[in-house]
Amino acid sequence: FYALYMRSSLAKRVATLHPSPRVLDDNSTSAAVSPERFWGSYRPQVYFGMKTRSPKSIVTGLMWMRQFSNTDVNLRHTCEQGDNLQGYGWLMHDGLSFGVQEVHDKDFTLTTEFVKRRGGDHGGDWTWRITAKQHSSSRQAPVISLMFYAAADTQGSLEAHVEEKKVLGSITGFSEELGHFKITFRKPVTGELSKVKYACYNNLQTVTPGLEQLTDIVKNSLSRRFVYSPPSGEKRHYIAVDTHKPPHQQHQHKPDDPRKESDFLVHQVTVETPFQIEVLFESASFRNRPNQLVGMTMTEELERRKAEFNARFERTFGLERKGFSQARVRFSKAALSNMLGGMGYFYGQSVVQSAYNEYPLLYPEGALFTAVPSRSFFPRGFLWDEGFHQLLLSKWDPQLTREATAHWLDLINVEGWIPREQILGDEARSKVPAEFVVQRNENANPPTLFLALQELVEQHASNPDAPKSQPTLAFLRRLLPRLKTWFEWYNTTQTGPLPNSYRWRGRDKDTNLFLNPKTLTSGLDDYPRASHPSGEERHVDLHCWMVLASGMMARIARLLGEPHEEYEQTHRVLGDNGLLDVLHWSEQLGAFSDYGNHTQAVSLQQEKVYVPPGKPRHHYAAARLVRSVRRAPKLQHVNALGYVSLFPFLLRVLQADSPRLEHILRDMRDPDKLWTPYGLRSLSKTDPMYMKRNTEHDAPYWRGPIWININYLAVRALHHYASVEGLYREKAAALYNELRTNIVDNVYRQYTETGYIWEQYNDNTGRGQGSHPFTGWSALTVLMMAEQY
Ligand code: 6A9
Repeated sequence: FYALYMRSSLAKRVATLHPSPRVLDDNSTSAAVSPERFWGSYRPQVYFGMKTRSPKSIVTGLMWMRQFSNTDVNLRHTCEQGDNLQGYGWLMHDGLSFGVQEVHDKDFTLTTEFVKRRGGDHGGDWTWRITAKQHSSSRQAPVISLMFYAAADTQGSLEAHVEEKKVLGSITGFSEELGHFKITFRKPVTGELSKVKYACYNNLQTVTPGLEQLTDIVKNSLSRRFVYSPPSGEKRHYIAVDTHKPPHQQHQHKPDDPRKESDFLVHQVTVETPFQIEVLFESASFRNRPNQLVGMTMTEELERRKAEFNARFERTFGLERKGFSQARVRFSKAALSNMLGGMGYFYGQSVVQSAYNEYPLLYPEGALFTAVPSRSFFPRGFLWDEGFHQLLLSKWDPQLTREATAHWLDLINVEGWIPREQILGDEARSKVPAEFVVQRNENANPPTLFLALQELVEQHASNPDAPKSQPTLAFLRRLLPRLKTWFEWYNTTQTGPLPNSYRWRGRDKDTNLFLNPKTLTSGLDDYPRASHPSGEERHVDLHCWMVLASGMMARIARLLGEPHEEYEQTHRVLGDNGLLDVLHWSEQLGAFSDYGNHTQAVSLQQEKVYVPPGKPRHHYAAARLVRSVRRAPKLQHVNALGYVSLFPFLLRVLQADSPRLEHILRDMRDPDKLWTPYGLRSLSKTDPMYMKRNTEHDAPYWRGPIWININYLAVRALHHYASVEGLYREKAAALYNELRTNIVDNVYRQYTETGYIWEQYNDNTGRGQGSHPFTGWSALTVLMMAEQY
């Protein structure tokens, strides 16, 4: 009995939250406490939409489609690479009160703008303005349907107000956090002072069992029975929302499904380009509003905020002062704006598992305010991505960094673990294949939030008496108990076989299938590690992350007047360059390296399939690729040259007079190894794993391509070694200039050529590849341009 009891209480630990007081008060994101940040574009997974920072927010959004096109229904809603848009994203966004986005569809461009206005007790008002223009290349003016919608998420109600025949003129509604409100759909015009344009109107009034169903509901309701007949033209059938019967009682609604159906209303306007439409949200508690935020007033507000944004951008990053062209400044504004506009507010439960659970458990419900790496492909929170995001965002608005970091640390469990990938809520869940959903509590991810904290602490140190610095101290004070547990978690669960060494847990176990079993937890996925995962391994990148983490723990504790000696001691020990040599310097490679049970003599081969004599071969399963090991592994250095071997340099663990620096700088600058005209490649060209697939279906990812987060760290480290006394100062300075220029030029060039910032860049051609838009850490290009590290 005791054993069973122990097991079940251990099993619950993985889903038990840390007991210390939360960093964020329960109501910290409410309209009462934080009215100016209540509404926002916190749904980065849709092309355009807004919600509030509350668990079951009413959501608003836009879908659209082109009418009379040859291709079939081309409904746009959630950001999808398959839509093949020529580019989309925020050109300006202050993360607070307004944003300007352009979406380039096949033959027209939509500009989607919003402005918020404070007033009342529920987060105020906002207005959207959608402007559609055809591309100069398209012969006919396209006819477009915009579908504006509002949907409730298990709480709150919406009521449609249909004017004339089918025109949904407005929606009124009520929810707990919004009180009473009204959404008004204005008629399309060609410009501020012009007359209303010919348009067709349709609407859909239905319910949804969940927000992840909105696209399907609209799709299933579409009908061609409507006729578009402009005063001057031929009559044609067009596609519009019609009726949708929710499949009640049927399979959808299992008796134990706690979800209830929520209101979902759609207003469709079908009109020829060019046109402009405004939608306004008004909070009933906002009395004595001076005027409506529409037309000329909206234009003036927009102009004022654009001017403020431009001035603040220049004040913050100084790119014009540095002589960057207008085009490059516009690019940087877009990069920053996309990270700001890519901030989401997610709410829900992770699915987690420990060694003590036979089946995965649901984590407690929680909120996450975070930037996302990619609005299309992974619109959700990733732990180590966020540390990089906050390096940029903290320069723009340190309050965002405090709030995002606080949200992440409030998700920590009693063990000190934070799930690496946050898939919260049905909408997020619907985007992830089942096998990737479960998060395991053995698994880490680099503690990059310490990079963000470093920046906050440095901002504080540079001006400790400024009023701006006070919130950081209060924040750190509340953060510290959780930070301690977080640090301890790494320092106990991720230790290596030798004292003061570290090892990533959670490597792929199957050594038969993969050329090299992956280490997703390190963030560097398929970067080559020891060929045969074992407890004997030690990882140099994790060692360096721990140097950073212990150093920051010491610094924060000292700043707060808390005991810090132990952290300092840990930091001294781990950062000792002699220890690093003993654990990780490989004489053979002439570089830092992982250590483990390893052989280089591995390759993928066709599996031998036994075909009995006389039987036709095609009756047997096709041969798979499997790994063949030609020489037995033994304990040794892994000797892969690439990002991992650079870590003592990247995180500035190496002393400026370390002779190891010379090797590192030389390898970095060697075009046969890491150097390319577009940035540093992730793995040396000379490495046997360079650009090798891991399985038949798994293309190389961190085995050659150029990644901007690591390149940012490299540029930042070069800047450091170029500015302190040391043996390689001049070399570092020269490399700094070259590397910075190469990266910035290429990311910019790719943006102008493709319309996107990318997940990674090809080391042969510089071409952007992987998911796009990727305005997570690739947006760090802005800091490289600004030379802010
Ligand atoms: C798989 C596909 C619709 C991989 O940027 C996020 C992470 C990084 O943290 C990590 O370092 N990316 C990098 O190696 C993307 C991870 C995406 C996993 C999602 C499911 C969903 O398909």
